[in-house]
Amino acid sequence: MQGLTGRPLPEPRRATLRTLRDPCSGRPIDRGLVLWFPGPASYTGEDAAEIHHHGGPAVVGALAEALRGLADLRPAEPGEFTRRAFLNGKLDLAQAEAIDDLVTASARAQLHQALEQAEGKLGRHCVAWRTTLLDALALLEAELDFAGEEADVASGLLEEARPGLLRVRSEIATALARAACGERLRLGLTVAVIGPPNAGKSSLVNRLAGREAAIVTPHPGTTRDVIEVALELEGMPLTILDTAGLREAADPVEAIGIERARERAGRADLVLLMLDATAPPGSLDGFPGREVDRLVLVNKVDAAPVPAWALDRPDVLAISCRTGAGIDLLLGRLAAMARDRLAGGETALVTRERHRVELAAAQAALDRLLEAPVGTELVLLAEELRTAVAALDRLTGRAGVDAVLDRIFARFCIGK
Ligand SMILES: Nc1nc2c(ncn2[C@@H]2O[C@H](COP(=O)(O)OP(=O)(O)OP(=O)(O)O)[C@@H](O)[C@H]2O)c(=O)[nH]1
Ligand SMILES: [Mg+2]
Repeated sequence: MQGLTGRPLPEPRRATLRTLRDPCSGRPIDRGLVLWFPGPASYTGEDAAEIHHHGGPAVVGALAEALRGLADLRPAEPGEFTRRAFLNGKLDLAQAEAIDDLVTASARAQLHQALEQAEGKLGRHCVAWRTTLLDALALLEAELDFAGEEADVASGLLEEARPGLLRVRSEIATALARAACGERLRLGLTVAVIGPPNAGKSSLVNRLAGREAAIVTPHPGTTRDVIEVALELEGMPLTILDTAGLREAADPVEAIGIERARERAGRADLVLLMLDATAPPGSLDGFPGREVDRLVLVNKVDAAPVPAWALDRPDVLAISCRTGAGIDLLLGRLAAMARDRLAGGETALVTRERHRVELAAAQAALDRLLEAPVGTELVLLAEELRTAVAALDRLTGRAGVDAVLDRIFARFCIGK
């Protein structure tokens, strides 16, 4: 393979500073580092060259044009490098997915989870589970060879494999129990700020964001659409949603905004119900949000006292967006609620719906196998083991994944 200068590429993995020239005209384009990664020790497992240049549209444009002029070169598809790494056996499918998670991680906890996954944490468990299942399958098949198709579980043969199978089932159950945390951490926690008009919802969102993300005015009905603000709280990813004030709106545009507010609050992981101490409601009746996922904020306590019904309630915090009173307390409570829902510092094994679906399929097959009535034919039990192995193989990408590869890698950005 030839470099852009037309000379042979430098020694393996030694970075050299080169003048990068157009191979046709010989005109210089830039000076930059050229790195040569011979396969199979490269990211994709194939020979690869990297050019580190100064960037900027003119340099990128000229380099891309020069490279396109070389035979057999074309721009990479989204995720193509990681896809090649997967196809060449450098990564399993869960590791490949984690590369995308690493690229898109916006908070430290997401980064930590993605790194562990990229290092093959889930894949290693799958390999261990698979080995136990295949050992059990070998036992069943040996018995089938010996006793014929009529052999049944009454022979007691499964007893030898049972402890290992029970352990695999229990480990998969533990992983599934934490799956919701892993998926939520990957996607980030959504917190909807809702409440009557003028309560100070946008003021709170701006304070949390540390910038004027939403318009604040003394006029009720200022916010019409849902405004999203990304926030990192103690390393955890939160998306705060500012919403339209809830009331019977005569204005059709405002009514649509209110409908959206209710809908997003219904889907949010947490709800901050914002009330106005200067115009307090008589009670919390009729406001959306389940008590367990909701924190009630009585705002503007600089201007009016907390209403009597709200005193001494653990789910109510008195705050002032104007003076900042109670905001630190609110951040502490919000962080605690987020920690609860995002694995509490321990990283989850399952981070995607795809993983969860495959592990649930393996678990269901193991349930049918381990709870099979006495007398069930061994041939049926062996089939359940194969079903469980196939689910694990789809998870790691060892088999049966052709249909999902395009979907998985299309999400990646170009160059990954
Ligand atoms: N005294 C006082 N005024 C506040 C406080 N927080 C917000 N305000 C004022 O209350 C008014 C409404 O604030 P917003 O943040 O726009 O309220 P909102 O809930 O987003 O209102 P809508 O978008 O109309 O639903 C503005 O004039 C704010 O300056 C506070 O803590 N104390
Ligand atoms: Mg508002």
